[in-house]
Amino acid sequence: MQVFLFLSAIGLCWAQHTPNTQLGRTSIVHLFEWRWADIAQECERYLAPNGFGGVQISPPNENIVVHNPSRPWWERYQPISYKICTRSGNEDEFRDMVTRCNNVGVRVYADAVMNHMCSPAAGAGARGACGSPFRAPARAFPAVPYSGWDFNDRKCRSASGGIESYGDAAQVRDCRLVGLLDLALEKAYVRCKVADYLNHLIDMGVAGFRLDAAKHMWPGDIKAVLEKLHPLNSTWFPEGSRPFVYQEVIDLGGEAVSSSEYFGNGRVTEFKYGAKLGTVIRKWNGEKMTYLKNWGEGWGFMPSDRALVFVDNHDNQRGHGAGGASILTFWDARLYKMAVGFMLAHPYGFTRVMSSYHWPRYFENGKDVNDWVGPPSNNETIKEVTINPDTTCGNGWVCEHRWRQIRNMVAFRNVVDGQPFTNWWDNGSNQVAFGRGNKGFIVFNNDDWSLSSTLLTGLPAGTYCDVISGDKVDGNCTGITISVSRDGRAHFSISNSAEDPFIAIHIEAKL
Ligand code: AAO
Repeated sequence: MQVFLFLSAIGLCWAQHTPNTQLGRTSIVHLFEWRWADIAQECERYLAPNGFGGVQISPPNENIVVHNPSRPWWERYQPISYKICTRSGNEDEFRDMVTRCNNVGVRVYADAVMNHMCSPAAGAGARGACGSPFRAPARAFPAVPYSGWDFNDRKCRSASGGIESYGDAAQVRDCRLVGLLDLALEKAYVRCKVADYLNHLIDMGVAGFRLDAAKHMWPGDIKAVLEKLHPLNSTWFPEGSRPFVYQEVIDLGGEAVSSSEYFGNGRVTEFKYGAKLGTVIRKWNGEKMTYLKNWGEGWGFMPSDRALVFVDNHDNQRGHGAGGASILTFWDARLYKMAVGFMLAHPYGFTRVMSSYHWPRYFENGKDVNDWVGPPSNNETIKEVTINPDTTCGNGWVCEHRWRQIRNMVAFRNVVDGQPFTNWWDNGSNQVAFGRGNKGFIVFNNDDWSLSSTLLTGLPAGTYCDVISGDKVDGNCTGITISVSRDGRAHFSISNSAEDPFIAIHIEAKL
């Protein structure tokens, strides 16, 4: 027994599946390419009051500067050093953001790029976002410092030195991902440098990490780094708290590396989720919402308590990464809101909402030729996120997390937290409904005809405000109201031409 307790204590030391959000806050939002100064304000003015649990931020460490001709978003995924110094802000601004977000109970999760540094193709004129010198062809990154010994050039066994086959696990881990210099994470020295960087962030108050390109690192190497991490800053977290870890592993099946290899380290991104949900909501391949009855593990997804889920991410909203054409994004707003609504209502996984910027999307031969375009900027400075009188964002920022339907479903998820999946109903086609215990109920009409049905909601009798079409303000509803009778039933009608063909009610939106 004692041995078992001891072993499980060691196990808990590195595996961290719980997100460290404040009690009752159940989702995070990716504020892709935002400046730290804007995130600090957003935590205070919007995320905390609306019940968001945390923010995933873009990589905070110094990256290479690329002119393509203007600066692509993806330069942030090519590290030059571990100085906290990017277009999002410097270390003072970073510290201020983490402090202010934590002070209002909103957690910060850093995107940690530890698989690689920049591309060796970076020429003599290349510079780092913070001016650190480096010579990529010589593998010299003196600001860390790393040198030739710290990379996997000798370990990789592909002819080109790059990943040539995703069917070969060793290549996926030891060779260069899209040409990026692959760090030798088996080396104690490299592990220490990476752990020092992550500990620096933890000490400032970060609550966890997205591990970029985790699929391209051996699970044991990741574990060795995680074992070196400090407990979270006790100013905001209980003594001895461990950082939340979610690993970016793209596993749609049919490759040598699988998600389950990483469960021991923390959660894993479930890429099947957005790919499948997009297919269903678009009604492609004969899919119907009716089939969502056993959504989750029933669809071959990983266990719910290991999954980090999302409808789209910064890669697959522009054709990078994986998922393909079925992925729904803000470009398909009507279907997108339904998909995000479904995700936030459904109990499966830990949910992440995407928050994007506009770019001049332009397809040539099925590929978006502007998939590289970086965030709104003046010259090279990222533009401030301005807020319009109607609470949406300006300056080219999309701010999906501020769309009423999405913001209110984040609150819905908090209200129904811990409640079972109940009262499923479907019409055999694309009209479905389900509840979460006796706290919330949602109805979708994705058919080409109207929905008009009396359904068992499981909610206490009363009049409820539909949080999709409106808000409960001062005890009144600005949208549709729904009356639940004493037997828990209510009548719903949803036109198939409604801008938002779904209705959601919960006990905190009772009038
Ligand atoms: C840039 C340039 C490159 C240049 C490079 C170096 O675009 O042309 O060679 O610089 O100079 C981001 C951008 C990259 C960018 C990079 C560095 O997306 O374009 O390269 O920054 O600046 C794989 C990885 C996954 C990765 C994803 C993009 O497994 O980890 O590619 N995502 C993360 C980040 C991402 C970032 C990096 C990693 C690098 O989120 O933003 O890159 O730090 C298969 C595999 C996947 C693989 C995809 C794409 O997917 O399974 O593992 O993702 O291919 O290569 C079906 C299959 C599905 C398959 C898919 C696509 O759907 O079922 O499994 O087809 O083939």
